[in-house]
Amino acid sequence: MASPRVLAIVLAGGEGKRLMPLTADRAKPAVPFGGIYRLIDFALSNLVNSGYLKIVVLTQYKSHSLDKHVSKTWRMSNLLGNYVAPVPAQQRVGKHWFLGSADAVYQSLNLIDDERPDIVVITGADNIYRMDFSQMVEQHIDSGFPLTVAGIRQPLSLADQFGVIQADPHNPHKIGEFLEKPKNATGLVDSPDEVLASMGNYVMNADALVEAVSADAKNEASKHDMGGSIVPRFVADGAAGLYDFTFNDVPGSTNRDRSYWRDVGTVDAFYDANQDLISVYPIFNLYNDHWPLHTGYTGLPPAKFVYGHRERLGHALDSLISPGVIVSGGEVVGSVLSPGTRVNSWSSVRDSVLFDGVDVGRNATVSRAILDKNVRVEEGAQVGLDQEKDLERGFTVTESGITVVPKGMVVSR
Ligand code: ADQ
Repeated sequence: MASPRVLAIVLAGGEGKRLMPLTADRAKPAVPFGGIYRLIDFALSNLVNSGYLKIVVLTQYKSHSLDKHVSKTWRMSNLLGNYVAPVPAQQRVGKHWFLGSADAVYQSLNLIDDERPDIVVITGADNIYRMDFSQMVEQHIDSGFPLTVAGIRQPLSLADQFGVIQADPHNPHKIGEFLEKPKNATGLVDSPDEVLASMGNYVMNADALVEAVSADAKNEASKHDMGGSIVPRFVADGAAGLYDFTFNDVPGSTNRDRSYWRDVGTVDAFYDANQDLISVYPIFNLYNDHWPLHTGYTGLPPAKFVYGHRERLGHALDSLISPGVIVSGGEVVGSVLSPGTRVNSWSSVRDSVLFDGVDVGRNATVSRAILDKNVRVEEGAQVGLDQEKDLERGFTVTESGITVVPKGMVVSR
């Protein structure tokens, strides 16, 4: 195949229950990340940087802010036949929403008919990583398998969250066994504390994809899920290729951040991935402009640091500060601040993630917390220091002790 026609499908309809309360009002792919991004920006940037410019984004659950973000930020000139198009569940085949990710593809087969691609690249919308998909497509074509799944090593303790892959003992580019979210996985022979996890990224020959999701739609016992239903079918037929993500080489990456991939399925994983961005030598480097991460630009003014009072100069250290932020006489350490947040005099924000429009009043303290959009911390109030009090106030406290304050709430003294 000289230059295959590639259509990319981004699965963006998942509910994200384990990210509650951050997904109470928005789809998981629309959750803000790293100050100025939404989770979906990473998958879309990877596809665009890989040269794949025909992209459909399948949405359904609480998709308003996701649709708005995709249409506003990712609009391309259709002049050259390129597009990033959000496609809501359309109930074309029945009066139900998408049952699972394979059903979402099945209900959208008209898009494949329209585009007539040779190859379809399918990705999730809620992982943080850099990846050149063209390298995976190249291996896919060379291997001759109709389906290729991308894999990465992950801790054994997380095996029940992933599709777990065993490579074929005679062919490292072929999947020997695949189990979706197994309860009792065993580790790898060369590394007993790790498994090889599916990244939820698939490259498929278009005809094989159409055939597989159509057959799956007729199977009432199926969960209609890419990982749970489609991949195992190809593996059983000895027809599933394996792409080892550690060989993916993105321009400008360093030894430190090469092969970085995080599934931010839980609030703790989401918090940790935000923290990964801010260390002095970050393990995920936002500043690699050879593989830019695109997002919407707000037109907000630059971040501003105001001297404040002699005892407490307005400052931020080891932090990401977005446009439109004003830190006035408060201190910010180890934190990620989204556009338009305010940190007022004598207040302290530590090891926290603040979404758009958060206001931290004078003398307030925020520690190890995620404050959703437009949260207001009143003068002198504290959050993240006393977990019992936080729970009493209706906030969420995660397993590792991060307090999450839902959108628009007021944190009072
Ligand atoms: P999960 O992420 O748990 O595991 P799933 O909930 O199907 O699987 O989500 C995969 C992607 O599809 C997400 O981006 C989600 O938003 C989207 N999605 C889910 N249901 C959808 C629907 N009905 N319509 C549109 N989009 C939908 C998957 C694989 C595992 C793999 C992990 C890696 O099943 O094998 O290990 O991803 O994160």
